[in-house]
Amino acid sequence: MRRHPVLQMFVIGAVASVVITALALVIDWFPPAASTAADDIDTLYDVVILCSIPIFVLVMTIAIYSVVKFRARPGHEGDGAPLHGNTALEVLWVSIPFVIVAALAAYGLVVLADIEAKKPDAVPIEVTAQQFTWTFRYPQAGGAMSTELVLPRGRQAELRIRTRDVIHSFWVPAMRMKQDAVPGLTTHLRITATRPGSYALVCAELCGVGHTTMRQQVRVVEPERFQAWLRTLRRGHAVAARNSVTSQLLGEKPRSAAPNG
Ligand SMILES: [Cu+2]
Repeated sequence: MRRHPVLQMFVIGAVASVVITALALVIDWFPPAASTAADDIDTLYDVVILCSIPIFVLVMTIAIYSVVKFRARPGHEGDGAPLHGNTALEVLWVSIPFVIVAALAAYGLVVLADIEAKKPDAVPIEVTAQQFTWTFRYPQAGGAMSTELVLPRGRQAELRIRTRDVIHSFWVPAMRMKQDAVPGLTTHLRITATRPGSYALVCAELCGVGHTTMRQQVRVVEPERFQAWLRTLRRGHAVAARNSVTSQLLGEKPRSAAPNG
């Protein structure tokens, strides 16, 4: 094989590709999956890894091989060989990447359309981002607010995301879903949670000095418990509204607006 340096280069490249690709596929890059979109997105990542690592390794092998093999020897002052390109080779290295990238883009679009498909019984939730907290309003609980995002298992939640100040980004890694909150816009995200439990919700857009503290919990519960939670939220909201009206009638400040209360 020493006599055939190009063959040697391809063998090294092929072995390196197989080892690095296998390693990349074996490593668990993401937290345990908690939404219907997670499996599709994880498979998409695996396909991208399978396509990109062998190409990266091939390009690097040829580049390193060329640097070592064709470097100027000490004392060599002459010009290189008078090459004017190779049309067949150029057509090939433009068209193959084009086909690969176009196929990956089409695959990505199919997955995106699939995970963003709207379900008729989706639960609407209004998400508001502000420096440095998230609040959630549930129209189905009479517009009551919550600082915790509670989702029913197995039913789509339709999140309408807005911001009061700068750009934030709503991200639940376990659900693989991320969407920016942009001033002046309402963005949307549809999530169907699959596993009861508590998951981290983080802001994924540097939004100021408190950015790293902009973390809350998403709690996924069974549908019956979700309905019960909505009723409790609605009752609390009604009581708070009544208290505020009563105190206004009595000429008091609403409790929530008191300086230390
Ligand atoms: Cu933020």
